[in-house]
Amino acid sequence: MRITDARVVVTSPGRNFVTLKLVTEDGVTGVGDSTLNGRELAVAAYLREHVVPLLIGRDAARIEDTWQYLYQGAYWRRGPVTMSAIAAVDTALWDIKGKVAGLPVYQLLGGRSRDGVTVYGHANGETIDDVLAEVARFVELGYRAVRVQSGVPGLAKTYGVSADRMFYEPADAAQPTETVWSTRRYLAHVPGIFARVREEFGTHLQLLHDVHHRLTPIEAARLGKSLEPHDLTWMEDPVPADLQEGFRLIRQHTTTPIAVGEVFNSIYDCAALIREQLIDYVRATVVHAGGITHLRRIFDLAALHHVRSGSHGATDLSPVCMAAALHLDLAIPNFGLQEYMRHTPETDEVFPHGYHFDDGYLHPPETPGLGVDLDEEAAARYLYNPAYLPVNRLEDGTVHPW
Ligand code: CS2
Ligand code: MG
Repeated sequence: MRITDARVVVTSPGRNFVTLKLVTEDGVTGVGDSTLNGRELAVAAYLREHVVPLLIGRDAARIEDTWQYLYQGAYWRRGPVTMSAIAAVDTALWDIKGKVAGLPVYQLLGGRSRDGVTVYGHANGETIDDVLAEVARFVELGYRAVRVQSGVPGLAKTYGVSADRMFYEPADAAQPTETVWSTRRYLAHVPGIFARVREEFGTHLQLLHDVHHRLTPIEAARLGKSLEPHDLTWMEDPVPADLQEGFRLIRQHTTTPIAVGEVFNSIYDCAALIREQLIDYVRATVVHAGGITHLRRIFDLAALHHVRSGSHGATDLSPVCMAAALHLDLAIPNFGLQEYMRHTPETDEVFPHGYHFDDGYLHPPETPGLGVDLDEEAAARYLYNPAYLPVNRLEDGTVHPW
């Protein structure tokens, strides 16, 4: 079953997405997400110029072989651009295989290991009252896990806190928005927020917090320690993960579990963290970590070392990525949590999908393949709109150095 067409579609239904659509000689189509927030056109060019010409005429059934061919063949291994491009091809081929087999992709991955995929939502607010009201909204909707982010007194804008509800959109301008950061103010404020949330909502609800790589290891250790009484499911990205020795230091000081990996694109980015059991959840996801084929390899390594999955699922991961992630989440033995941010109605229109939320769980559809598509006519109505993630400065004007 040869691939006869491969189309790279850039669209912006409220935010930018890059999607690959493959077509076989029998007319079966498959879709893959390759969106790289703020660097979308680099991946689109990589696909169009360097990958699509290699795909035409290839056997669509050979998923593993195609993965190896694109990975080894590039010579320049890894990196978010390369791995997002390979991910799109891989995801689209799994979609095609499912359609040809007449089975949802999770069945091809070994079938269900659970009844539904537990997701966490995002309660964010400027003040403690806003935050409590948002947590209440998610509890009301049936969520079992909620990430809590709040404004910090004295700081004008905090990453992950916005006027939007059920999601937030950090890539907000054609030139990066500049925000000001103070570790002192942040560390003084955050534990009190969690104390209040626990007081109001009790001990059963799972609570999470994202540090967005803002701290040094010793600062992160202090935060982890101060959050211990509030029993977090995880503290995310406490430090940037390029200097991984830092995680040993955090681990020596705190039992607050650690989640990391939304910027990882290869098993080699997390192999040491997993093998040394320095983390508890690995947040790599389908689009940035080489597709279903490679992410499953990461999760299998994690399973050997008591590390669970906790895949990234912000708005910049399209419904195509979300659908693919759900099939994998349902099948693997060591699933932990799945991040779930709702998309805008425009995005949902461009990517018709069958997964649904019910009582705190997401469920992939039972239709063959991934159960998600790209409506190319709708996509064509939304032109690319450059948008960048913000840049953070310290109070004295220094660009945040780590
Ligand atoms: C965040 C995201 O969802 C998360 O955990 O860290 O806001 C992330 O920064 C963006 O998805 C980056 O593209
Ligand atoms: Mg994060």
